[in-house]
Amino acid sequence: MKVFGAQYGGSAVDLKGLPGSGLPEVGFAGRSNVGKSSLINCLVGVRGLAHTSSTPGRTRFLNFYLINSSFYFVDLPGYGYAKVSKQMRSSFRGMIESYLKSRLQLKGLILILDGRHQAMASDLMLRDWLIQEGLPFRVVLTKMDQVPHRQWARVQAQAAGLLGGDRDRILLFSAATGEGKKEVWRAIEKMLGEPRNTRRQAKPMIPPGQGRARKERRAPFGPNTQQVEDG
Ligand SMILES: Nc1nc2c(ncn2[C@@H]2O[C@H](COP(=O)(O)OP(=O)(O)OP(=O)(O)O)[C@@H](O)[C@H]2O)c(=O)[nH]1
Ligand SMILES: [Mg+2]
Repeated sequence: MKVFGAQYGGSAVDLKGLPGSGLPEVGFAGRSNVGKSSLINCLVGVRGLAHTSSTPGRTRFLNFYLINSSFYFVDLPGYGYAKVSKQMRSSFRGMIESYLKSRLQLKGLILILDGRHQAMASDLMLRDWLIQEGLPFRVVLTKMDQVPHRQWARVQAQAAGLLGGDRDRILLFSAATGEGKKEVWRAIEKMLGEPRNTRRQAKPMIPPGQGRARKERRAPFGPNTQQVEDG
């Protein structure tokens, strides 16, 4: 996609603060510090549009970026970060859950994982929940510049094995080199092109319950997801 305009479109701490324009949205979710904001900046080609930081937990609100005056990218707070207070973690969770559940113009989600590490319980839980809700999503493994090229196929296959589904549907990306950018855009364009009312009936990319995550989940982040994964 040719990006001719990208601008900050506001932040929301709860559902009341969401933009009221009705334009389609694509969400970016993943554990803290995986590179969600960097992915957004690289896709739109604007350095510093979404705030990035080597300190995990940088993105604390739902941040909206208006692209080409026609749709929003939504940078979601990272999950699985142990060093913020329990209260703050649960408020992040509540905010993400209610947004994902209720936002009709949300066309789909880019689920981002650090390509150097395996998917964790929180990632698998979110994936299970997305399948259950019928919300389209694609998996992007980022920071792939840190993984030697000869290992890419293995990393991709491993992620597909853990997350379930076809290996070709796991996209490999690096914000540092821009590799994989075209493929991620293609996936986003497809999401944006899908008719809005088919979302809840959408065919899941992966049958529910594959991989290691538990099956019956009503929310992406259950009580057990007060992560100790980070520290
Ligand atoms: N080498 C490399 N570093 C990256 C890449 N993407 C992000 N980073 C670095 O990883 C750190 C976190 O990046 P962010 O984009 O802020 O991550 P985030 O997921 O938005 O983080 P939170 O908002 O805190 O959840 C920063 O130091 C980035 O420079 C990448 O593709 N390659
Ligand atoms: Mg961020």
